[in-house]
Amino acid sequence: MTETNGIALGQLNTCQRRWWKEAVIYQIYPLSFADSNGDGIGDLRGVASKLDYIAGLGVDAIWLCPHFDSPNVDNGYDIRDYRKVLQEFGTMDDFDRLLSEASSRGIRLIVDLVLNHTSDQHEWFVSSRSGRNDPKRNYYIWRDGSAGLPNNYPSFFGGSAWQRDDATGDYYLHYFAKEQPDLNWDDPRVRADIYEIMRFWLDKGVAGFRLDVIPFVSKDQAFPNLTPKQLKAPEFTYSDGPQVHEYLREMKREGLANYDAVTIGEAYGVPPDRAHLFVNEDRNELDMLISFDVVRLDRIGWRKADWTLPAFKAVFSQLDSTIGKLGWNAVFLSNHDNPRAVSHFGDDTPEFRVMSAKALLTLVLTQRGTPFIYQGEELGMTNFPFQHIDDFDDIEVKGQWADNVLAGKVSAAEFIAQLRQTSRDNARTPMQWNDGPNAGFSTARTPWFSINPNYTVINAEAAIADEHSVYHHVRRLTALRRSTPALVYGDYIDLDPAHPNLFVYARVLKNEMVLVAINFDRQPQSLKPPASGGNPTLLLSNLPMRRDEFWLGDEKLAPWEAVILKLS
Ligand code: TEU
Ligand code: CA
Repeated sequence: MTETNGIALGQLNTCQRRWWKEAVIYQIYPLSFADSNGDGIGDLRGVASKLDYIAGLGVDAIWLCPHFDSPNVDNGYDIRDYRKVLQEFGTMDDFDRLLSEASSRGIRLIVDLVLNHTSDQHEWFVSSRSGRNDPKRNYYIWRDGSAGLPNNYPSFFGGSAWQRDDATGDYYLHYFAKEQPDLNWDDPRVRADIYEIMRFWLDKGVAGFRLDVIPFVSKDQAFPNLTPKQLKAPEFTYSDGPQVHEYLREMKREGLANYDAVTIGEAYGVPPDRAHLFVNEDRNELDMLISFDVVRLDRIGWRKADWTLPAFKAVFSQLDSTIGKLGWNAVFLSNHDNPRAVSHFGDDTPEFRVMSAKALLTLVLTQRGTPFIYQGEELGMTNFPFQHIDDFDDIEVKGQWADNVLAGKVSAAEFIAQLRQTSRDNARTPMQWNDGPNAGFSTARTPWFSINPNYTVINAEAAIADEHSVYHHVRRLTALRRSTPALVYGDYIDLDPAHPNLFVYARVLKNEMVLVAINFDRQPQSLKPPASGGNPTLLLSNLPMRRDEFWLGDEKLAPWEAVILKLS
């Protein structure tokens, strides 16, 4: 019998035990987390100063968004030097101290490697662009420019994915900003250099990597034009290139062997029916996948779209029956690339904000897969009331503005109304620590980004003081998950896929059965006893008061109520 993270379990027949399956991961966007030196920018000492707060949530690991040297065109997702800490975030000593202080609290540190592209200021690219015969020329993807654009690939951040470079007149490929040239993974020297970077951080003691847009690294270098249909969602063509699985197996062998490290691949663009190929435990590629199928359900590009609960549930079932059966899922509703969960899948009006934020986190912590909580989600932080294009920071918004508003396709008012709901910037406003100046994030006069005006009500200090807050619900959820093996390893069964307002499912491990029921509506809903029978015991509810007898009469869940029951 093995012991991991305090969970004691007997023999598991269906899947292997791993620390990262039993962990709850807290995602930090360091730019907006805590500013220790008053320059208006979050930093590593700021993160270190909040480790007790993070430990208090009962999480096991931190995923730190990129902390590497970068000109910050895409907030650190454009790395200039993989072995250096971003100056604004601090020094390598600060990083080492953060690592050891986290570790002394039993918290592992996972770092965010961006390996599909670098910054255009990375020394490899500076060298590569200098001339056709430069030894590093082939580190990036260059095509002759004499006949114009090599093909019709669009960049996610607006315009073409090809940029003509003056030094030679050739074009280089950039799926994201032109300052983020794509590496050429078909050159074995590039891959060898990458594996060395991985070992550098693993040798320091990091617990693993979140791997940015990893399915994009292999490309069909014939570069056929996209069809009009493919142009609507180019990520599905950019992902899953011909050698991607071969490269990931090589990465596992050369970069990760001998370390008990986790790899969390961001699976942007991987079609659901092929996602399992990346994480099937027999294939030795990645450990888990961050799939976008849930969080992009209510969006078409930058536009908000309607979603239904049955469609939402169907995505969870689909992920569980593919990735979940053969490998392992990452479960999340929020991150730095998406609006705030309570504002898009919950109800952020004052009446239902706390209940719905707790309900959504109940979902995240009880699905089969490793739960991810994004900074501020544990406070029920909401979207930001953007009014004007200048209120945004994100390079993606600026590119979409140019392609749509400046190009005369949509009005500024319509664009802002959509982006207020869909923009990544909603999740990037500073963490709300207290009701003091700048929400306690920074002592600077003007922090790098606006603070959500609701910080006087929504902040960590107030949440800690209120036992019915979202924060305390998260503490109860992490503790319950730790003491309930079925919530970690149990099979997942959706008990009522078609119900329009209730999400009801079971987690079953041998003879242990846990039932989760969540009301996604503003009206009370009847909850029927499960067909399997069994005596229910209430393990947790997000209602401040809830009697613990179930099904003595007609059972009703209150608006946005979420209950976890044990059936015996
Ligand atoms: O994001 C992957 C990605 O392509 C989308 O999530 C992105 O947010 C965009 O909305 C697509 O329209 C990763 C990082 O998480 C993101 O922050 C980076 O900007 C991006 O890669 C490039 O490195
Ligand atoms: Ca700072």
